[in-house]
Amino acid sequence: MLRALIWDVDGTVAETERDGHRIAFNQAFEALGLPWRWDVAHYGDLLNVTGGRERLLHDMASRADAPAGAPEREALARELHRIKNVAYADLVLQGGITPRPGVRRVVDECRATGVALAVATTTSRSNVEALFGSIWGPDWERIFTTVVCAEDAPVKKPHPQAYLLALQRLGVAANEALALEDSPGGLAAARAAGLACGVTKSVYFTDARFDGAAWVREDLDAPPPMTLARLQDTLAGSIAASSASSQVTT
Ligand code: XBP
Ligand code: MG
Repeated sequence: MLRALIWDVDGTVAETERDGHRIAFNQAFEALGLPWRWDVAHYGDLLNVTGGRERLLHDMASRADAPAGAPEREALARELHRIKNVAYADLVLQGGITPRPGVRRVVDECRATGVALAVATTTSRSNVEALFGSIWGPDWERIFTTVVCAEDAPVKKPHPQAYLLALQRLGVAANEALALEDSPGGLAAARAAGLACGVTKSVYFTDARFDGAAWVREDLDAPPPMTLARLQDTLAGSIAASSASSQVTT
């Protein structure tokens, strides 16, 4: 039985990367007088690195005008990341980001039927607070039983730490929950935690491979809409498939 639905945030709940974080990173570069700008394509490459601070450090490694020493780079990355998260929250507050199709509906269906809602994200807590506050209002924390962010699970996806912690806090087993993701790294994290995972591909991952996903679709409203009954079927199907494969291998 499906007891919990665990959501990734960036790219899954909303298209936050291209239209949110990327723009906010560029505003942070500008605020500190740096000539660096991340265009849509370059940011797509950088998404292979999870975590905004880690992404900045990775990019600096190939920039001749970045500080030479590791401590200076670390300090600059921290300051840029801080400014970026403030800019991101402003952008979200201005109404610049809306939920992806079907997100509100599936959350409402879970609430109506007592399926717990949780978050497992590598993004900072302030970003979740800004985004979820704008989508579900100031009481959004009553809707989500647990919210695991970068501060709680510092080892970033594709490591399963965020999902394992979400399961532990929920008090449910991996075969009683489903994950929703948009990226290959997020899918890998969910699978490594033992979870079945459905994928709604975000703009940056339209051509990516999602081996091991329970299903892959454009969004939750794409026909046929991903209803709670279909999510229950997804879980039942994945449990049946894994017990069949364990019978074959044992
Ligand atoms: C996506 C990420 C994050 C965001 C930026 O996380 O990798 O780093 O791009 O957020 P997820 P921060 O899809 O797991 O939500 O700058 O706070 O890292
Ligand atoms: Mg994501």
